Amino acid sequence: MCGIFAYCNFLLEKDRQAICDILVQGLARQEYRGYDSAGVGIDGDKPGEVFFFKHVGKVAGLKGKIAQSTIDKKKTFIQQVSIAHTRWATHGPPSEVNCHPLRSDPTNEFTVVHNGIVTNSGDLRQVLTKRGYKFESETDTESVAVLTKYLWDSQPSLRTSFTTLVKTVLKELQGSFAFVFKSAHFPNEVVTARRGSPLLIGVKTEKKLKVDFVDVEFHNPEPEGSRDLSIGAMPGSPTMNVPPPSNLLSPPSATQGQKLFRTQSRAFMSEDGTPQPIEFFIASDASAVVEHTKRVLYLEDDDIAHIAEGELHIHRLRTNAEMGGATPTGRGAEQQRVIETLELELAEIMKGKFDHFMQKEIYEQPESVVNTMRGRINFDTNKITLGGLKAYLPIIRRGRRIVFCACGTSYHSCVATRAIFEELTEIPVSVELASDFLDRKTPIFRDDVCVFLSQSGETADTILAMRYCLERGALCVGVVNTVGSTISRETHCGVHINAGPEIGVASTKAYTSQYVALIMMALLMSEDRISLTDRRNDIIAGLHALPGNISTVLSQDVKLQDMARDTLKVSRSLLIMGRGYQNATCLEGALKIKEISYMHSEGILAGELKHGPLALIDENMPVIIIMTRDSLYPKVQSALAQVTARKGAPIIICGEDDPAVKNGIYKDNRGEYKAITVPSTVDCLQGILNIIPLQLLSYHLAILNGFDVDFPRNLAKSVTTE
Ligand code: UD2
Ligand code: GLU
Ligand code: MG
Repeated sequence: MCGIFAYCNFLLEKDRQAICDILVQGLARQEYRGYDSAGVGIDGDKPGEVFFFKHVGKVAGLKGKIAQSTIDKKKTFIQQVSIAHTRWATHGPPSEVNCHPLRSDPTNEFTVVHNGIVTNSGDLRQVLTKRGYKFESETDTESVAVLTKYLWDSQPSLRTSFTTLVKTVLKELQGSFAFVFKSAHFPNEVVTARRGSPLLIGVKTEKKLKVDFVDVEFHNPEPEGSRDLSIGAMPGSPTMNVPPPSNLLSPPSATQGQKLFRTQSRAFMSEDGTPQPIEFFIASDASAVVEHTKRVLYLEDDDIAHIAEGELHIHRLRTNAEMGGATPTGRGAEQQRVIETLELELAEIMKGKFDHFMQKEIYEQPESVVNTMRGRINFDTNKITLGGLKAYLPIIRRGRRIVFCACGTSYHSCVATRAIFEELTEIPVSVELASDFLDRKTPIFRDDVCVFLSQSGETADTILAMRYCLERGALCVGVVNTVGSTISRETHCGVHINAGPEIGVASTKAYTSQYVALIMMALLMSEDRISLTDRRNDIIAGLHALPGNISTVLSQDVKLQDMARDTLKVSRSLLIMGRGYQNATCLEGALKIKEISYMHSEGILAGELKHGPLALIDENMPVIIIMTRDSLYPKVQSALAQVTARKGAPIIICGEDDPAVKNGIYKDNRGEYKAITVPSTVDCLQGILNIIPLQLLSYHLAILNGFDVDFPRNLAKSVTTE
């Protein structure tokens, strides 16, 4: 959810118009993440002055506001720092005052943009108010800006560097965040830091960078004699008892100086050691920087990056000692941050010939499922290789229980594959919604295998569940789409689903790719069971035929559009029924309909009909029944009978080879119903084909009702808050 963008140029003249264009475009590229309001802060005409533009609604509206303003857009800057933000409100409703950037005071001594939540902002606000500081907004973020000013005012020793000051601020904060700080006291400098929210820095230079990494500056000598910040002694704010500020009491020693110099000389300077023209782009998402540069550096949790005078330095918020001697996990512990070259092509994140990202992504599925399987299934030998699980396979096979944990659509992919997992592995599988899993404080053991699914790899609830399981010593496996995401990095091992960037908020291709990835995993785990060879081979043959079958379903799009218009558009509700493997299809189909067409919809396990939902059925209640033939077909037939006995007129999703269907009509001894046909495949893969008509129906329903399918109201692409 929401996005950060900041732009910094050095020795490269840019006029204000160009700077605003870069900022607005950076926000626009991240719109898909979901947001409710947007804002920018740029340098004014006088030193220390900041011009703010804020707008509730779309980035296009913000752009209009800037265009209408009378500021001098031709004014040029040889160096400057400007910051921008799309907000997804957590503290205070979407409004102009709550828009970021937020400032410490009317003279803009400090301005910040922030993604995430500061959970102790209430305490901070209370304390700072008592000290006479004023607040303008309702946000948690403003308390951070004001705290920065408070520390600046009250601790002159913190004024030695911007990084030092921000480090001290961050140590006071609880919660998860990505921040960018700008200050009148440190013109043309910017400090950015993350803990829990993604952040990356794009670097653009005329000449090639000398090396492709930046040293992390770990030096953090403890000052002589521990010192309490005066704020720490305040009653009612137990969280503010911070460790003494790090490296500012002692000036950098000679060795530190050398280290600094070494860092500088490595990456950013030109060959002769002089500074070179350079631009930096700070963003939450690579899609915002890829049009400027492909050279990016991902920050790790607790990294603080400082950009000044054309140089980028990376520091750590905490030394290992401060973490209680605990070894930092993952890449945070590494001594360098690599400047990577982005593979992401701009074309890939553009809509191409489609009207919406969601539509494009639905149509990409024949390809995206192939990408999920590419290099992993050998269709000649029927052998599965998942490079990411190889080393852990013996441990996974020894597990006594498999726990799937996810939210939303990802959760449905677990529901969809649970049965085949149990059948092939003979290990009990439980499927958990991440938030409920945590609420229950579910017991987890060392010999559990916990599998976490998330398209973005940044879903907050799933991350928390993962950390909970890591702490308990379980083997944690990720199944994610985004390489370099938090879940990908923090799990012991996993599978990237390789579906390509998914931009539509309603997940489509990620669902089918997660589904395929889980099937491959189940096949791999059961490789040593000879008795299952035929079953496995059938499934692999089904996977081989999958792309063609998906294309066949997609070719019925026009019929589905007609059905949406003629039968369903005006409905207030839609029930989707099925059982067995199709339970997940019902749940996921109903979620798609709710998400983007705002129509009430419910996925109903057909076996549960008599236990309540049947009461909803009459001649006016729209119903879809999924009746592709598997071992449960007779039971679904009886569900159809129950519905039609109550005058329901359901739409049937069935196999194209079903003898009961002819010319789009499904006929039984009771009557005739509209049918949607799909190719038939192996039972455990049928759900991949069956969900596609429901994805298309939901898309058309939303369009027919005039809704923005790529940005459904109240929803964000990756839900990075609990
Ligand atoms: C890797 C390369 C791929 C290609 C291929 C050649 C990456 C990201 N993938 O694909 O580009 O070179 O090898 O054989 O470089 N992981 C987790 N948690 C997760 C997902 C993945 O820990 O949630 C780990 C996984 O255990 C592995 C690494 O990330 O160590 C890459 O996973 P993958 O699924 O991309 O691996 P693979 O072999 O298919
Ligand atoms: N918690 C902050 C606010 O409500 C930031 C939310 C965001 O990530 O956009 O303003
Ligand atoms: Mg990992």
